[in-house]
Amino acid sequence: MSTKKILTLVFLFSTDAAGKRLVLLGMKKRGFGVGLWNGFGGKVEPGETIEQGARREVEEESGVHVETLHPAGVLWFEFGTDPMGLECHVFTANAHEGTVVETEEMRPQWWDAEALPFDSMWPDDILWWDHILKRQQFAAAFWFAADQKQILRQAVNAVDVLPTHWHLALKGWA
Ligand code: 6U4
Repeated sequence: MSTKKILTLVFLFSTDAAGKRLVLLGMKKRGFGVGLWNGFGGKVEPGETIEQGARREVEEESGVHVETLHPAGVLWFEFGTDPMGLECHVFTANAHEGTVVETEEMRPQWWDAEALPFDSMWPDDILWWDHILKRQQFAAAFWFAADQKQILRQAVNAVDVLPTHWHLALKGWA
C-alpha cells in the first residue's frame, strides 16, 4: 500500500419526542457508494483540517452546519488490488444549525439509531455501529474484494486513544 486518501464520515444525532435517539443518513445519489444509506462526508481537501473537511461535507451534502464534532473512530479500507487505501475519520455530532435538505448528492432521512438499514449500507457499518451507540472509540480495517461488496478480511478494535497514521499502525496490529 503506497498511497492513501483521507475521508470523513459524520453521523448527526437527534432525539424524537419520545426520547429515542435518531441518526441522519443520506441515500447516496451518485458516485462512490451510490444506492447506499451513508453518513455524510467525503475527501478532505488540501489546506483543510480533517474536521474542517467534515463540516464542509456535512453542509454540502445535507445543508446543515455542525459546530462540535466528536471523534468516534478511524476506518481503513482497501479494495482489491487498488494501491490507494482510504483512511476514513468518523465523527458524531449531537447538534446542528439549519434545516436538513435534499442535495444533488444525498437524500437525507432520520432513522432510529438502533434500527439502521444495514442491508442497504456499506457492509462494514454493521460491524462497528455498536461502538458508536456505546460511545466507545474504535479503530477498524476492512479489506474488500474489487467488487466493493465482499469483505475478505477485517479487524475491529475498541481503543482508548484514536491512532494517527492508522495504516502504518496496522502493520503491527491486524
Ligand atoms: P466527490 O463526489 O468527488 O465530491 P466526495 O463527496 O469528496 O466525492 P466520496 O463521494 O468519494 O467523497 O465519498 C466518500 C464517502 O464514502 C465518505 O463519507 C466515506 C464513505 N465511505 C467510503 N467507503 C466506505 C465504507 N466502506 N463504509 C462506510 N463509508 C464509506 O461506512
